[in-house]
Amino acid sequence: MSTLVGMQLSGRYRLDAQIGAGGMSTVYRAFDINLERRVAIKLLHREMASDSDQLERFRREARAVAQLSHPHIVGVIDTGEDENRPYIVFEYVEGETLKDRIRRLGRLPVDESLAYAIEIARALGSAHAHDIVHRDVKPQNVLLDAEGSAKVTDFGIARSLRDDGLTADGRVLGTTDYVSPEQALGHDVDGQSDIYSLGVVLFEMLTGDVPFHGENQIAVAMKHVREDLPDIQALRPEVSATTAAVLDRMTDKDLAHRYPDVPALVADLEEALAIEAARSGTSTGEATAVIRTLPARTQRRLPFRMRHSIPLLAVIAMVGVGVALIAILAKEGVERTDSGTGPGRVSTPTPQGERIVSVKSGSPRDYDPLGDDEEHAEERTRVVDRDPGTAWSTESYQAGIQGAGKAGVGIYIDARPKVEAVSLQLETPDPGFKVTIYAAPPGSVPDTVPDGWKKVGGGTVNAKDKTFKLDTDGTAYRYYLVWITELAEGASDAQISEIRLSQKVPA
Ligand code: 3AM
Repeated sequence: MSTLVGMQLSGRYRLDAQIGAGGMSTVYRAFDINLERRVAIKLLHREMASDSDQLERFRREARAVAQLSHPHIVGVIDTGEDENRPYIVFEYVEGETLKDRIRRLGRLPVDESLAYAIEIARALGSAHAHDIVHRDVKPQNVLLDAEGSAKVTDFGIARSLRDDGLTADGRVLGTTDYVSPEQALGHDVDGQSDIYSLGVVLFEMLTGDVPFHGENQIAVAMKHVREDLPDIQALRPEVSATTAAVLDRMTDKDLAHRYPDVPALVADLEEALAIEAARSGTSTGEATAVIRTLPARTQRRLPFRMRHSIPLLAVIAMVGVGVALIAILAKEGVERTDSGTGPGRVSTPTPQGERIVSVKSGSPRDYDPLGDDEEHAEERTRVVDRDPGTAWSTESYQAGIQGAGKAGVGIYIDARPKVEAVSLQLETPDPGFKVTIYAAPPGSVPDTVPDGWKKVGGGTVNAKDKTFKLDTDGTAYRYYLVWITELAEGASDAQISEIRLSQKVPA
């Protein structure tokens, strides 16, 4: 491809450097000789130019974006063909992508994260108003210009809602890190799917990492279908409850609970930004610019000093394009969890109609009320790290737990605020021990067993992955305790590598 550098397209655009390459096209920094300015050119690969589907997709991108004129969308300037190879000329954005920025900084300030989310949402709102769904919203597709303002690009698989003739072909077109559950399942998607993906982008800005990891893209997509995002406040404690609630609503798997459209989302993001800025008393980076664009009603939340001393700008944009994962998931993947297929891994299928309760990574607590109060506290988070290769273990009891004069020892999970769990899945490398499962309501953790606890299940852990049905009698509890009453024969401790609670999927 680099051999094309120095070439002139249609006698007008000189290709100066290759700046990106994808499966179907290459992006060049180029110079428009007529207007004497820098542009970005996306040139379709020669092989693709003879493939009518790819050609149509490429032209569709140009047509879609050409309809949009928005400060936070990378604009199309021109299109053309040179020796049968079509190209699109875009405005040149000098700067880095949002993905690069997250990688560079680890995670972004909370107010700046919200500011970018607002800018991107405004761009998506403009696209949706033209019946264009981006379908691949991800930080790689958000360019940050010299002022720090976000611009959404790559409407490559964007589809007009009216474009019924063109359906996704089931190929995985890109990463599934940001895919909405309905898109992963191959359902028709609308603007709400972009809202979900933007929620994942916001999560990544706030935490520095995407919410789900898996062995491959399908495993990650399945998690988007089946698992709640990790608790944002556990990962980034300074995030306000308002921001956490907005993020929850952006990423709700249930379309009836997710934001119905971008204007509703933008209003809440703006409110959240004002609250975060008022809490910290300052604003950073792009947040300073976006705060100036907030409606007067929202600005009133800010301290006087912040309302009146800030330069103006705005931001946003981004859009992505989707993935069509489709049937693979629908067929077999959906009812399985991130079934570790690697060596030594065990996996517990989540019972049908249930989904895993997301708990904070710091929520497990070892529990030894009848002893020294400690049972390998340093290992306790391992039971929720989704890695069956790491385990928490009890202390060593050569003569068994009862032999140490105790009725039991255990570990409990804090499912804050509360949940009506229907099953508890336990994974262990060494089965054979006996457990009783207790639950307790919100409030302080009972300081002994069984007082204050309600027995909801239990039995012998007779397999490396064991699911216990729970009987909570319709009550939502906050704490779920795995109380180990008897070690396996010949064992001096008990090990638990994973504990997962499941709740019913709402009908
Ligand atoms: O691969 P990196 O992150 O260095 O920034 C975009 C990305 O760079 C750049 O091309 C790469 C693949 O998308 N890019 C895309 N559109 C651009 C534009 N309009 C652009 N750079 C400047 N202006």
